Amino acid sequence: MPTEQKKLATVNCSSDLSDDHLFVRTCKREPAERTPIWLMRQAGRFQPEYRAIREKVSFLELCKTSQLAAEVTVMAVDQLNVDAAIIFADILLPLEPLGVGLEFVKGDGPVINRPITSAADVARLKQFDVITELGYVLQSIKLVVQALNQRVPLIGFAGAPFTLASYMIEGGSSRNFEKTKTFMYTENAAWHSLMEVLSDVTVRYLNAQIAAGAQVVQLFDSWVGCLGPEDYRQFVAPHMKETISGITPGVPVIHFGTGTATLLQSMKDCGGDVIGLDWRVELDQAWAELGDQVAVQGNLDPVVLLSDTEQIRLQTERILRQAKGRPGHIFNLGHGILPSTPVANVKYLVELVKELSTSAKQG
Ligand code: 1CP
Repeated sequence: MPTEQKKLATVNCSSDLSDDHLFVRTCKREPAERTPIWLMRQAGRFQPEYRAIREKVSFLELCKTSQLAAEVTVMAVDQLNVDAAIIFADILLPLEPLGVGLEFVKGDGPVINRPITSAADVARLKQFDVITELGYVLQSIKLVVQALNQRVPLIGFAGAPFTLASYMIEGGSSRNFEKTKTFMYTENAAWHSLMEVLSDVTVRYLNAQIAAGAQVVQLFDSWVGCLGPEDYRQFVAPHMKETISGITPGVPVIHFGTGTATLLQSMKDCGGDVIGLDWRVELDQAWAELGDQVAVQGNLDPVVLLSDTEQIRLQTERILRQAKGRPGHIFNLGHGILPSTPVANVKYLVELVKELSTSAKQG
């Protein structure tokens, strides 16, 4: 048998391999025939079809109309040929039933109408049932699972407690997180109780998404990189441990953040089968630091997709070279696709990763 076929035969026959899809196997660090790829914000404003839908419905209406949200989710998979779908929703949706008021204002991003400013505000947060209040996301998941018919797995997701707390305290997006950190430093007990509330909601919400059919979940701690390592350990880590340990066993968890070069070890200690890396770290160095008991996802700079195919190729080759085809690398951007990204470049990247990683395995 030629060497390539022998290698594939070993991969296919190995008894400890599950029959999961390529992407799920890679999350579990099982050997795979090539590197899987999906892209954060693979459904969004860079697509003309998405923009056309958004001319007719607001962003929140789109999330709440399960049929449309499911269509947008599947459209990204069909158009881009990626190895996983991610449910079309937003990390901020649970803030509405918590009672702080959520709006997406054109051009300005999210607005929280009644931001948290005191311990009393934390105490007033509403307890709610995720199945009733966020049932529209669960319904979108069911529709997507049906439509995909096992073609690719579906990723469910939620915001991590710190990142959600930052929106609730700042009242929207932020640059320096001044209000969030001041609250954290001066209102110790209220901070921890807010993080507990958010951790509890997140666990129930993710487990409901899994029950509805999500095969992998990603926790977005997008802004946690604004903290120093000691503050992370003190104010965030206990709650991340609690959150991740509450997720249904056996379902891979992707633990993602940006600007986290100095936090990676602590993030790994909190849990997650896969650690998300952004472009500010070298993938090989970060993975060496994390050790081989964890998979990694990343880490192309989204801005590279605004350049040309030559630059995309060079940077993709570098990332794949650094990963060395070891089991447990999921190709992704270091953060979401930017709205000004040409669709053709995204398609080029997906095909390139498939082609380069396949030939590397066979070579
Ligand atoms: O059409 C529009 O104008 C809305 C733009 C948009 C989209 C397409 C928002 C508003 N959210 C989304 C979808 C979304 N959000 C997904 C869909 C699935 C996919 O990846 O294809 C996901 C996973 C998210 C998650 C999300 N929302 C995060 C975490 C990821 C990240 O980018 O760090 C965050 C921080 C948000 C908040 C949010 N949602 C939308 C905006 C404008 C913002 C604010 C971002 C900021 O504070 O800068």
